[in-house]
Amino acid sequence: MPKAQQRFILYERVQYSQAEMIQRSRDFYHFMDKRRTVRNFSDQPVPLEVIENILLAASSAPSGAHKQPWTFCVVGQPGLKRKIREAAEKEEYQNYHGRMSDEWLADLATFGTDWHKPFLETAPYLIIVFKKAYDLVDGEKKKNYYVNESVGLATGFLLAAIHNAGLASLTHTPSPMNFLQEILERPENERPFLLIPVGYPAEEAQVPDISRKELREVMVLYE
Ligand code: IYR
Repeated sequence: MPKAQQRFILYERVQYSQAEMIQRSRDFYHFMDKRRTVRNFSDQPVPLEVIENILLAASSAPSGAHKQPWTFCVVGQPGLKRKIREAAEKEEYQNYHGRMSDEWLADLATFGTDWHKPFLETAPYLIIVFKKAYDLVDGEKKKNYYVNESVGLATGFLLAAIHNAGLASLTHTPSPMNFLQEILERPENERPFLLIPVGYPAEEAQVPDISRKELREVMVLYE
């Protein structure tokens, strides 16, 4: 097989002075530190164009061999949201009534979660992230690489983009979530990865009073 020739172009670098770097990195940290997982959404509509921009930002994430092995399903249709809620609650009921260990339930106690998932209908959009285990090109299987890492990175970009737009998100993991593949009629190469309700937070939305690990707990310096 002939070796594919990739054309190279000059890298458009973004450059700042050291002082600017310090300021920007600090500002970005403070901005990102304001992101919280929100479980109470307003039903106020969100322009689809915002969602489209958010998804373009997510899709700019690096991926194994630049395969971009993801699909983002955007669900705004009320009937479909209801279907998803019903299926998710059915699984979650089982999770909270026997499938999750006592240790797991104790770890979740802080967050006040239970099997009820009203946000799946309230949030104006549900973004369901699918990972592509492999690509299907004209019915032929093509390999993807580092799929979990790639889709995890894209989802991280996605959450940052949602926050940047001034919207709230929830990384929801109904389990098992193969019902999403059926309801959304996705092809066999796509597997559900995460379900992310997006919208404005409810007027009086509350979040748990938790803090984040300090730098010394997460950073090990070898200098
Ligand atoms: N998937 C369940 C349980 C749950 C699990 C973890 I780990 C969380 O951080 C939060 C919830 C649910 O969505 O309720």
